[in-house]
Amino acid sequence: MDVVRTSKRLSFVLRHRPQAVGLRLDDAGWVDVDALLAALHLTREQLDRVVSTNDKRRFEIVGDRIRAVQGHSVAVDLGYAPERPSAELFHGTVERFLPSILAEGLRPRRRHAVHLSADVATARAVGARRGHPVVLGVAAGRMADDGVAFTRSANGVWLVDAVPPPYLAVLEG
Ligand code: HQG
Repeated sequence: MDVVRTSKRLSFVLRHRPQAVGLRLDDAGWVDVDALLAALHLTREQLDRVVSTNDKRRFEIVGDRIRAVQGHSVAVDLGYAPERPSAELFHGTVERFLPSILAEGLRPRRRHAVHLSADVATARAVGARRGHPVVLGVAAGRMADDGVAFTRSANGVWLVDAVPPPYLAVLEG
């Protein structure tokens, strides 16, 4: 079994297209482990290996269920409690998206939340998936003061509905 390929397939199924393999997620994104094993033709040992060695801890198994901890495009309510972020969070993107981002702010696009990082290095790596990275600073403390709710996924990604332009600054890129 190729661990990275299987991880990508898990992300696809648990975040985007469970119906492609005949599965349905519950409202919080969970699916029965045995049903997933059968649908993906995996053994429990293989699944545990993919989950436990995953570089970003993208999946969690609790009891007999598994889910992706963030990154969904299907509607889910992950149930994370609102949390106050530090004064500044970061978002990695690329130059070609900047005019639109600075005009309309950060939007979730295909996903159900905007993803923010707690540190610059992580944001840089997120941006670098698409080209030369541009790092934006997000005045998260000020947003929280203004009543915006933030949550943090089990693997440490900050999630917010949107970031309007007044809270954004280009830090590097
Ligand atoms: C951009 C990976 C134009 C945004 C990463 C980004 C992350 C806009 C893209 C996680 C825009 C969306 C998420 C606007 C936002 N106009 N472009 N108004 N607002 N964008 O992949 O944050 O490996 O949905 O800058 O590590 O890049 O999958 O979000 O470039 O944690 O676990 O629209 O995905 O994690 O792209 O990445 P994405 P993201 P995983």
